[in-house]
Amino acid sequence: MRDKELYSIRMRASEGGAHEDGGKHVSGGEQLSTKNELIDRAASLVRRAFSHQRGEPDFLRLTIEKVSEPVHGLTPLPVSYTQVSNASQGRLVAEDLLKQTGLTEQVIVKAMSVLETCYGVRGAIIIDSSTGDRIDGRHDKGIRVSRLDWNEADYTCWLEHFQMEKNQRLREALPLATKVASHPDSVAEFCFSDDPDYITGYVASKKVGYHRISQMKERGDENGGRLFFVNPQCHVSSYIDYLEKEPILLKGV
Ligand code: WAQ
Ligand code: MG
Repeated sequence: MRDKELYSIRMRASEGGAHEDGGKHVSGGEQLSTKNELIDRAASLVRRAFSHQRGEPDFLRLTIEKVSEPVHGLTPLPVSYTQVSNASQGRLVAEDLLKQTGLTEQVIVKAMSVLETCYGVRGAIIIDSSTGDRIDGRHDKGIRVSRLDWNEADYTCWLEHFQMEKNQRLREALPLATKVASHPDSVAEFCFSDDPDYITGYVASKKVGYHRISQMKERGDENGGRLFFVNPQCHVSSYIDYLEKEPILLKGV
């Protein structure tokens, strides 16, 4: 069926030159689209980049590839939410959730200090869950989880079922967190946006689900990032291959 053919769309935009030439990461996006929606969705990613608060891009790369591999359906992680009154409370809630996934305080502290030195990396950072060390070797690139999205009709049903408001951030972060959590080597994920006006973050894992935390930083702060904690036995290059290449769609509740 031609309309079931999917295309991977990837966008990354930077200011002050291309990322590889030291430009500042402004915006990125990864989606799976039908051919019908391809042009509109690509245009909306370009629009996103050129109306972004992190800066005015002078470099944008748009990559469109037809997906020939089989697409796996995944059930979205359950979503929960903690309202906090400030960023330091948010950090404590995140730390507590990370401990529930089995990480020690020492590892969490180490990983958070790694993250602080990696603000500005355009992808995620892989952390050994037994040491807190960064193990991906991808420098400023990190790992961009790609080829992921919702089945459109299932997204609408999911919103209705849980009486959720539409939220583009959550729409994109939930497939990402679900894809990451469904790999057997993943232990936990921690994320908050690098966009200055988006302060909600989350911790995710098979065990704790997708747990949103209302405030992870001060409004106006351009720092943010993503950590993937993995088993020490993880074969990192196959793990990265899975995150970048395997097509997944979230399916209904
Ligand atoms: N793969 C891996 N890492 C990524 C990706 C990706 N596809 N997209 C973004 N990142 C990393 C990158 O280092 C960014 O600096 C960081 O994550 C934050 O990205 O429930 O908007 O797109 O309300 O700014 C989470 C809460 C919002 C959503 C996250 O992240 C909710 C967000 P942003
Ligand atoms: Mg961002």
